[in-house]
Amino acid sequence: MGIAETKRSSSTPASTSGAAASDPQAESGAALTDGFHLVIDALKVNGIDTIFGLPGIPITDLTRMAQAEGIRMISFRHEQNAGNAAAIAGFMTQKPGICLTVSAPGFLNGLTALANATTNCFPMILISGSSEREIVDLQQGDYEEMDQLAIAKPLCKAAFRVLHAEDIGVGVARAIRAAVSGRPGGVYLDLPAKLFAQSMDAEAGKRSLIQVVDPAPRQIPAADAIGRALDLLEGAKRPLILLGKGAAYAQADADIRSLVEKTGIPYLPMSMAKGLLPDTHELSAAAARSFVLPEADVVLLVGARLNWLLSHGKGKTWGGKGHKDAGGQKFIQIDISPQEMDSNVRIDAPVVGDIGSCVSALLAGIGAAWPKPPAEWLTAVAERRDRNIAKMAETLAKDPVPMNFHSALNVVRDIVKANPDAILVNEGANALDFTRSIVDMYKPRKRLDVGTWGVMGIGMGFAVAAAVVSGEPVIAIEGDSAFGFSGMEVETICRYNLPVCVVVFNNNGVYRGTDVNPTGGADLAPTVFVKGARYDRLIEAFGGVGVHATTPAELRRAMEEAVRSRRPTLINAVIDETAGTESGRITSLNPTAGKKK
Ligand SMILES: Cc1ncc(C[n+]2csc(CCOP(=O)(O)OP(=O)(O)O)c2C)c(N)n1
Ligand SMILES: [Mg+2]
Repeated sequence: MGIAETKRSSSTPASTSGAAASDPQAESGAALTDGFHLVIDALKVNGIDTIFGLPGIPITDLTRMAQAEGIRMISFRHEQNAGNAAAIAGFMTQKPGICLTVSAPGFLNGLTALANATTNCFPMILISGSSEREIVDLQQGDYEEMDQLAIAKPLCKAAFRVLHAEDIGVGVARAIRAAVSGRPGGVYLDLPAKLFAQSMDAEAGKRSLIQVVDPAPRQIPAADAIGRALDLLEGAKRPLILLGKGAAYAQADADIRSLVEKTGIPYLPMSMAKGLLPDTHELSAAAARSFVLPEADVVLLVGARLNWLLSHGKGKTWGGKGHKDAGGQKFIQIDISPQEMDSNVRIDAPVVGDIGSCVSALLAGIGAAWPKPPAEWLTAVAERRDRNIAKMAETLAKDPVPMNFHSALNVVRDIVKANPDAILVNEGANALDFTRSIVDMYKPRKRLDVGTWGVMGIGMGFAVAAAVVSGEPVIAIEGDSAFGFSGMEVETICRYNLPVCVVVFNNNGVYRGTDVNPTGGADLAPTVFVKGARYDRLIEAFGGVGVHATTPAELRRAMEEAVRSRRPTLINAVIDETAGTESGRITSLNPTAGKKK
């Protein structure tokens, strides 16, 4: 519905409370619009069709009116989950995901997700209502008083406030551009309560809206940068391609696959780049990671940053002598941000541009005569990989009692293989690390997880958004601790009847369930939860399907049924409480006490 028609929508029952109750046209006699409708129309004109949020003062009517105007309004139980949903919707679609919250506490609840989105380069816009500017600025104690703009600023890519209805179009346009252009990230848009009730001439309002043209312009890499990269790559004896989630975000799937296949270079996918090429691809070196990183002589990074997840490109992981020593590799890095280069080690061939343009420019320089890497290298990688895969197959074939991470994930692996379009959401420590290494992905952007921060709490927000955005079944593999951060959203999953199958890997706690309180006191150890908890009963409270699974066979049956029926399902998968390790795969990051216990 356009601006000209807003007078009709402002008289619908959905918009008859609070500030929106007055009919602007009745008051002035001219066709008017107001802040509420301008926000909605500014989003709609830019193709925003979904809002993830939580109602309350001053945005309750905005949620109602958005729904009335055809935007899908997905209401959550906590803003952090709505924020995570918006962020991952942005990752999946390249359109900014919108999270809508109330002022101060609601805003703060959404802020963690906004910061996480920025860290992960997911485009999202947190729109929060805010209190009376005049009172906030004089700190006179308004309802939910807080200088939200100032607080948001250091945690996101850009932050804007709109004070006048005629500026809503510009505000929304700026937020969209900031979120998706260049390196994507989180944007905060502050909308004070007074703005929503402001009215203005409907025609002028319509003219004030901006349909953003080319919101994420291509950034073409320079020819000399491409030449430098190709020279390095061609001369490599032991080349390696590293695919990051930036590569997955770029939606340049066919070209990225061609790059790997035409050069014949082994590749390693970062967690959320799994499936960009099927994990079963003959050039995948995923199962030989600890061999290829120190051995490679030239590494091409595609949308992957040399942060902690890649040991900062140096140290023992890369064949360096000490933890600060470089391994001697030469790096080619494709990234949209020039500032990413040399952030940890020297980048010998920076290629700055959008990933699609960079990869296609590289491909243009890779002809039929391109030399494949030396057979010696390819054989060494393949041997190492096949040996590790065979070792893993032995472990997966075991059927221990109680069920452990491996025997449970052997089931998940089969279910994902049989349903390659399903989206896998994953968080936890052991529940995360084992899933990442055991469950193969077959298609791009099907694995959504804790990302750069290793943050707990993304689970149900990601699951809701994945189902809403894609319409595909979602499988969420959750540590029991991880699940607790967003578990109440099982109500949301049931309310919208989403095809989400949550599997809680219940090992009675954080990492494992075996710690004891050294004092002998009644309190459990800090990492331990109620033993034998029945998470499956949570979803039953809202009409979903709960299953208690203690064997791989029970888990398989329940997951197959969940995917087939598309009914909201929560499976409490009982995992050996002794099976996990502290912090999963990142034990080494725990500080060691100087004073021994
Ligand atoms: C927001 C946040 N709080 C705390 C942590 C620390 N942390 C890392 S993993 C984890 C939970 C691990 O337990 P669980 O999810 O049950 O996985 P398990 O290893 O038991 O399979 C926690 C609390 C975090 N990463 N993020
Ligand atoms: Mg656990």
